[in-house]
Amino acid sequence: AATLSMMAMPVYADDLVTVGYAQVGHESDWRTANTQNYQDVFSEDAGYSLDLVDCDNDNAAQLEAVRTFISKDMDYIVIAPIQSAGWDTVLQEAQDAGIPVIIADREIEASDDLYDAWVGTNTTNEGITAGNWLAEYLGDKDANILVIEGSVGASAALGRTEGFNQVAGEHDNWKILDSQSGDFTQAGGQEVMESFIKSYEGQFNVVVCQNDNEAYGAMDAMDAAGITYGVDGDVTLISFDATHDGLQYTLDGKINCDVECNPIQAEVVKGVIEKMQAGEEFEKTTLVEDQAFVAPGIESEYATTMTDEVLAGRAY
Ligand code: GYE
Repeated sequence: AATLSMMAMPVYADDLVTVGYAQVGHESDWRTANTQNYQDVFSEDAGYSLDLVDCDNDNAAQLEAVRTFISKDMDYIVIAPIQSAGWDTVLQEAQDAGIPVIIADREIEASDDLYDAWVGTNTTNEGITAGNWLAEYLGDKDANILVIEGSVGASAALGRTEGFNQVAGEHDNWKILDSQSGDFTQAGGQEVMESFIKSYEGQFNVVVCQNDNEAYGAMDAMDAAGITYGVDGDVTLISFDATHDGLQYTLDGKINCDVECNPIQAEVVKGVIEKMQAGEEFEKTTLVEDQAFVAPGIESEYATTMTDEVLAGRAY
């Protein structure tokens, strides 16, 4: 009888596919949307048990999170790498343990046989788009540019810098006055902008923020100093991410151009995992597409002009 009743018992947790997600942290609205998206997609209803670790932008904590996933023998490990460097050893450990690894969102500097798949955005292209748009917008006007970069060593910062600099290098009358990290946070953006204003007040006409939260901080700093920006201001403001609030500022004409980076990636990652589960062939790399948005009154071959409808369609 004991055996029978055990056999009749429904199986719960054992059936779920376990996925460990070593998430960067909670530095930005983009990140919050990305975390929410994973929690929605990798639900128990969908057959998953998601162990999402917020690594608080701490590289050592992230390596530890991955090692914990290995020791728990998770079915799959997903990593959004804080830093692009330093992954070889732990990836080898995951491979030795036979656990498939998917790198998501950002890129790493490691041989591609150390991980199974990559899903993310092309941040170098995002930087090129920002540069191309600025060239189109300014025509032959001079550009004196200040850049608030993302977190040091993060591929999203490295790529956006590289792409933008590539275009800047083609313009003799563009000068990058300074470029400092605001760590992808609003507080960081504000702090860097305050120090830029002290050093360069009256000398700059373009500010590039490598994410929306930094742009919010930079706007606060410029407001406090009485510096005007956006379509009616003295400073052209470029941002990245195109989250809901970023696009609201773009619609309001405060941000001139917001280059999208799509945080909604969990469905694609789940698709890859499903193929792995089924033993089917899967894509080694999947690029999540981005576009760019500009304030009303600006027409661009590189970007969509903001309207109320575009904003209404943006959930994150
Ligand atoms: O742009 C930023 C976030 O890795 C693409 O990280 C992502 C970046 C995103 O914190 O807001």
